[in-house]
Amino acid sequence: MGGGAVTLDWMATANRLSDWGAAHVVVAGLGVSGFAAADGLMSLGATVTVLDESTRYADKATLLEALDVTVVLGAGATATLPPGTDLVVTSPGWRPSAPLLRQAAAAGIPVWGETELAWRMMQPDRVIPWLGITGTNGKTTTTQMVESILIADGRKAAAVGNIGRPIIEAILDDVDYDVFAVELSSFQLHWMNSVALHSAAVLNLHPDHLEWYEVDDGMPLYAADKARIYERVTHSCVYNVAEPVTEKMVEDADVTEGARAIGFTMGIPATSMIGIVDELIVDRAFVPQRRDSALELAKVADVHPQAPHNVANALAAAALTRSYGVAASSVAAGLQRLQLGGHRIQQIAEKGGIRWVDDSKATNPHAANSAMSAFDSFVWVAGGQAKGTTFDDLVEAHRGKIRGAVVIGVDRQQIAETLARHAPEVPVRVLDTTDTGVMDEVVAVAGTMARPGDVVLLSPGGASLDMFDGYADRGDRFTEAVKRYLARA
Ligand code: UMA
Repeated sequence: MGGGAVTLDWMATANRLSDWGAAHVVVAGLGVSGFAAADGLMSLGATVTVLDESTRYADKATLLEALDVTVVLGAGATATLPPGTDLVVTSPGWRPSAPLLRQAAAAGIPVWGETELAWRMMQPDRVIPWLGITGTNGKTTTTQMVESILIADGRKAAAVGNIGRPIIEAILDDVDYDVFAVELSSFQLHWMNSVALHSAAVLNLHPDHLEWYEVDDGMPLYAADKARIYERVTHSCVYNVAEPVTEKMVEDADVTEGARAIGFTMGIPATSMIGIVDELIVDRAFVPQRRDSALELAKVADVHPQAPHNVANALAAAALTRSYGVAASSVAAGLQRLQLGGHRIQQIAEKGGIRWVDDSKATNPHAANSAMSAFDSFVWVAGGQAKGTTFDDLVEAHRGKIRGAVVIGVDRQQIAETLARHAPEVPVRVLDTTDTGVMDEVVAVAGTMARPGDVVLLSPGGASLDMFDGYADRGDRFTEAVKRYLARA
């Protein structure tokens, strides 16, 4: 069964060289990925319809309409799959239960993500290898490390995917890339079915995005989507020795023959691992004499910022890039040069012995745990969208260090109740303001709670889209409010 003019067999193997002229493709969503997907499909010669429930991207719609794309925006636009649809390319934020995707599934019409389409658009005559990174936390940083090491090695490389730049956009630009560092979210992995990465890493696995699956316990489904990154890998499946669940994913994966399992460890590496000896990052995986020797790649001190979870990210980045064939010295050079984006345990001000830290990038409890582990006493600014996760372990682990808590956002009551349950001695202020101006209130309340020696830590543990334009916007507004507050104080 299929929807329109082309057969399912045709679609199963369709690529850049196929004749897309007869195919009618519906793109679900006109955000960052949807726009890139529509652009890519037009370059292939397909007939394209883009549907989005919101009208906020009317400008992008105008651009696409000039290319002969049909765009339907607004309430009800995504209720019904247009007749004659051969393929749906969905945006990652769409849940599988969305009516459009359910209708496609019921009619046997294939659904791909933008990442799957990007992969097909490279086959078979312009294959740029992908070094892929997933995991609950550290993906973006590790992707940036991989890109930096590749560039230090003289490769034309780009960081793409969930990091913010769709892969298709990079494929369509004029640069003739050698290799991509690809950040992949569970949402993107869910809709991939033929992608064969050169090498892939699952950094860690903790609860996040569980609401996407709309079942009582979304964790097994989330883990299964993460594990998809290893399917068909051609060279190295990189796993975290400290998290056996990632090694199990490699064991269970259907990889291309000859692909290897490579571990990364904060300890001394066994054969086929990257690890640490005497404050040095060393390679016992990609050296011919790995049974009895190891090669120095970098100093642990080359990793910035110097937090344990970040050293683990660097080990994974080293494994992926060494698998691709970079010189040992490029690992150190790439790690030294890397300038990370903000909002990750970033000190933004210090006054009167109180430090103010923006860790807005912590959009789940596991990420907030990394920041909290770095400080002895802090006022916690928490909140946002919990996405089906819980805060019990986090509060339990740090209760002795929390001076007070200021809680905002849609899931504020859940966090406040967790604090009341596990740390009843901690003063908590729940702010019901839901517009972006709330940060001035947050900062004023946190300022009265903090004592000299404390950190005021924005490490929300929840996503930002309930109130802000993203974690960067949330961090920027916090920073601006801190500056206003300290100027007055
Ligand atoms: N929409 C509908 N109906 C729905 C759902 C959404 O019409 O049922 C529309 C929305 O109105 C909107 C569009 O679909 O216009 C949004 O699509 P999207 O949410 O998938 O977002 P994009 O703009 O395409 O951005 C996506 C990623 N977003 C998500 O996964 C939620 C971006 O990751 C990514 O950078 C980008 O593609 C490029 O690959 C963001 C993210 O938050 C940063 N990722 C999560 C994370 O890192 O934790 C996974």
